[in-house]
Amino acid sequence: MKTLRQYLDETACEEPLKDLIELIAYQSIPIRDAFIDNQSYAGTENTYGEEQAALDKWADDHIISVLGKSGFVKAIASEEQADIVRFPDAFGDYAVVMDPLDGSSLIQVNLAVGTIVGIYRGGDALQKGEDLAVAMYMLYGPMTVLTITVGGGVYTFALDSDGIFVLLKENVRIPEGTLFGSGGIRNEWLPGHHDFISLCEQKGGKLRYSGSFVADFHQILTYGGIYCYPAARGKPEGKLRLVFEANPIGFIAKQAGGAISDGTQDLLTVLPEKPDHRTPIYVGSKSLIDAAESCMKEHN
Ligand code: AFP
Repeated sequence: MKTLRQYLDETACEEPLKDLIELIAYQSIPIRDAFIDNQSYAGTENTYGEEQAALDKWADDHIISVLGKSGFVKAIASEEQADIVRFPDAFGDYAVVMDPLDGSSLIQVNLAVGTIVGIYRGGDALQKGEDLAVAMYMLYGPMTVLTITVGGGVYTFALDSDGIFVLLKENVRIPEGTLFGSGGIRNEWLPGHHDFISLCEQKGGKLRYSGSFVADFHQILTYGGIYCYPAARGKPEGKLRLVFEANPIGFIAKQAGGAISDGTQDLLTVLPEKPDHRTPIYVGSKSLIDAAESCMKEHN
């Protein structure tokens, strides 16, 4: 079976980038091992005022420490850090954006959560999503799975019993499915979003929403459909973050033939204003993103 390294050796990635990808991917092993001792909340809040799970903090500290020591990375923008963490003495010139533990409210109920990562060349963490060199996520479900693109299609690997990522699926494409899931509170949704969700229901779509973006997206990637976290009354920017969540997942979606939008435009073309730039998100099958944009347009 093809390993992650064997796959990377077939791509145009430069050696240090391959090493960095592997280094990050294999942090899924210590992160997974840390679940049992980090089940509680940490008693701290992140920069968004959200309660941090102990594992959020553990994974964040762990990845920052490993990448800092590696020398590959000049900057890290993490959902758990107010500011960009910089390593001016690093020999490498990569910037990493990450949500170290996405879906953290599900840790205590043992549902699937994940680590979302994007890598840019040039040491600047605030770049457009379309300029990512690598987008990847590790999903901690019944299997530990790595989904990755380095720009030439999407590949999924599974961690085997020897602790090696082996190829599970190549050239993954998002089918034109009808699953849908939406965050937010229904009576705070705006009219365009209400119309779009009604349309999904009229098409016979089934509701799938767990509270873990990365897990919900993995399902959409497999079966087709759409994940949404919309703008809402009093919250025009929605909840999710452009830099750590939307861009890496959106880049994977686009490489798999899907799309990502804020309801009006391709999110991958938006230059982040700041690390904690929030945005409404629609990501998944292309025809459903087009339909969502049409519904938003009718109410503008
Ligand atoms: P974190 O666990 O990293 O804070 O992210 C959770 C999340 O951003 C995303 O993974 C979920 O889809 C969404 O928030 C869940 O939000 P609600 O609890 O409002 O549905």
